[in-house]
Amino acid sequence: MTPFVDSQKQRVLVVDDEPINLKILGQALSGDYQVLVASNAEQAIHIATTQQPDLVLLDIIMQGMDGYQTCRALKQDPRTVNIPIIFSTSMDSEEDEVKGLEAGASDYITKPYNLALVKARVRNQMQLKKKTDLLEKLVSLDGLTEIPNRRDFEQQFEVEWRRAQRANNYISVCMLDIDFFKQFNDNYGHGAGDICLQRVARTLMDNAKRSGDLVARYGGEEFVVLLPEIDLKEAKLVAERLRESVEALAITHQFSACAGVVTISAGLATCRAGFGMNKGLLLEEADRLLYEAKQQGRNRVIG
Ligand code: GH3
Ligand code: MG
Ligand code: MG
Ligand code: MG
Repeated sequence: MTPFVDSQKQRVLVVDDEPINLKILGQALSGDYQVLVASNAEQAIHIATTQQPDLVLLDIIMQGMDGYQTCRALKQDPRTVNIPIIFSTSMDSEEDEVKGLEAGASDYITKPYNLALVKARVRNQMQLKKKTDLLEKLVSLDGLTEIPNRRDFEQQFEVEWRRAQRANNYISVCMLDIDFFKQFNDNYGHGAGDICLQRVARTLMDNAKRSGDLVARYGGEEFVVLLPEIDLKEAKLVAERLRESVEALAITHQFSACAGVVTISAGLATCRAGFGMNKGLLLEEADRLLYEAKQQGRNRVIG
């Protein structure tokens, strides 16, 4: 897995109600970037939200919602708040520029265009965006296994919990812990232990792949899997598949009392969000069931 390498062209959304401006900017930028276009605010917001461009070049004077309003709308939506915006406008007074920057824009270019300046300003914002994206990725990924870390899990859990509450839907949490892992490290070495963790992480990722599923390293040799929108019966099937997939890796572990290979135990808790439940209780329940799985002999799912 190479999550930090992105060879695709960055994408810029150009918003302007004059077709000629879209054409000029499109031609100037299409060599270096993938160019998306919108001719009004509603279109711009829709494209920004659904396609997540890396930068928006935004006209100010437009029919209907103007550029300032569009900018504020994009900055208020968590899905688009991190997309930088450059205003592109004929309103070139200093007050206009201040107003634009205060609305949340990162930069300002004026019409008629000096295309060399446009390109330079766009390039600066794109370079900055690359760095911000990379940092965002790094803070949410576990360094050893390159899967989401506990911090990311806590954030996603909050989002999914709220979603489940709104829909009065099921949500499941599965806590998984490698069996006799201290013995594995002690006998095969810490390096082998690290590789084992990477392989287990990878197979968990490969086997929990519906769009809302989230696998994260919770800490040490413990993982957590979030399974929204399925009931306990279905969640049990997933948890069992996860357990089997680890056993099927057939990583030799002569010092385990189970199966001679690396295995995991899992505790699975399901509820409908609401009804006196909260996220913390659901996690605690999964943890308690994991403990029970250990007590009952390991390499099993209890839920
Ligand atoms: P149980 O079956 O009850 O879970 O026993 P266990 O040996 O797996 O549990 P214990 O909590 O005693 O040991 C966990 C081990 O996980 C100890 C620790 O050194 C190891 N570990 C935690 N994080 C890492 C890591 O990043 N790399 C390696 N190689 N080992 C780790
Ligand atoms: Mg205009
Ligand atoms: Mg363990
Ligand atoms: Mg543990």
